[in-house]
Amino acid sequence: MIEAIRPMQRTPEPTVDAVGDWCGLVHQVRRLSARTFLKLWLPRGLVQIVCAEAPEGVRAGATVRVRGRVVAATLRDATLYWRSLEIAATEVEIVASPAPEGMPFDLTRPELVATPQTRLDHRPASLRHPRIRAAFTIQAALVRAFRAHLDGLGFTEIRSPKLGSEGAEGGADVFDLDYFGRRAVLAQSPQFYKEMCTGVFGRVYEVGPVFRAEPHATRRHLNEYTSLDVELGPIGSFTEVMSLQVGLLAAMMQQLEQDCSHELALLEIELPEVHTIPALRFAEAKKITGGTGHDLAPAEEAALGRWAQSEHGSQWLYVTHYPTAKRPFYAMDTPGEPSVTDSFDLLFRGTEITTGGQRIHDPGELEAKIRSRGMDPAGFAFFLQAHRCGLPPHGGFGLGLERMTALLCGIDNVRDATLFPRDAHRLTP
Ligand code: AMO
Repeated sequence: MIEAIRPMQRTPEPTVDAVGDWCGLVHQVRRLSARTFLKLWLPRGLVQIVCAEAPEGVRAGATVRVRGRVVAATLRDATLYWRSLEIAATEVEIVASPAPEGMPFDLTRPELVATPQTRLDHRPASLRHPRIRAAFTIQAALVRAFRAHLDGLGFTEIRSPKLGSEGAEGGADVFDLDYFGRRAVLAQSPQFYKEMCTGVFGRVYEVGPVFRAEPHATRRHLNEYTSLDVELGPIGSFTEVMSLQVGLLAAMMQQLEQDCSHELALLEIELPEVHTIPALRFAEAKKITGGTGHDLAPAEEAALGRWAQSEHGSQWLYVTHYPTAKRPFYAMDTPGEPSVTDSFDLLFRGTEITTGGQRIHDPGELEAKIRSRGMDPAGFAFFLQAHRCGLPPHGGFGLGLERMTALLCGIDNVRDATLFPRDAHRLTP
């Protein structure tokens, strides 16, 4: 017989005056003459353990079981700990010990001192640095909020295939692979599938991996990232999609405030306000940056970020009506202005984190657009078929989770906001 045991019964959340057993991984051991202090990882963060005698051989990486009483405490390095608590232990027992070669670097310094390469080569260890771990607790809360907010609005979570026959976003950054003797690709985005599902559920979202064969090593590009995708219909205008996103971002910030006060304090993060977000047409944005071309270069995005801050006091900025030439074939042209699209990018702190817009829902129009791009409609037969069966006027967006995490947490390189990043040089760990 297997009975249901909540993990909390094994390792309860410590509260003042509670007496019991706690089991976790040792982060640091400090032996003083009369007492030993352990920093112990419990599910929500580090807790300080103080005991008169710790067993021989207790070291970082060991799993121990401690028995004792929880007391309120004033802690050195208070922000490191999940709460201002201490467990006064009467007993400490080693449950498991790590291999003697131990840690590749010192996790007890306030900042991890290691080259980016070493940090990523030894990811299971570096993730255990409190500041690095905190970014991923925040990332998890962002996803939780994304789901909860959209669930509350009647969205259905979908799961689209990552293997397919044609890239959704166009361009060259598609990973090809051999699929039983024929060509297949890894999904660049769930674009086709989320659009088709608006004809089934109306409102859908997906949290999933997407793959980009982007050869350039930049601070903002990964070859595999997590896309938070939203699609909904019927809509009257693409501005409804932006409005939905403003509410979603506000809910995500609220969730962080509620669930992650410890991590926010540790990383000294001030959450950005989200009430209303200023919007600017692409052509106007170009006047501000003084740049040319059909896209915004990273330096132009940064300039627009500064502009939004100084003109509107906003860390967010929508840029709308991107040139048709730069948007994928599924983007809808602005009525009466075929050179631009009913689409948008969202900049956060001067970097793009979202692309979205309204899509073509008319099958004839979509087929003509595919042909006008010199592509063969046969390659998109299933997508066109969905349109012929009837799709509501729809739109949506994709938000890069790692980019958003990096920008929120003040992390310079998106790889460091990825648990196990994939770039042109890295397939392990
Ligand atoms: P797009 O290709 O602009 O749009 O991607 C949307 C968002 O995903 C993130 N992103 C990346 N993050 C890390 N590494 C990369 N290589 C990378 N590429 C993109 C960014 C970007 O803003 N289907 C459309 C979305 C839509 O219209 O619904 C799409 O994928 O944060």
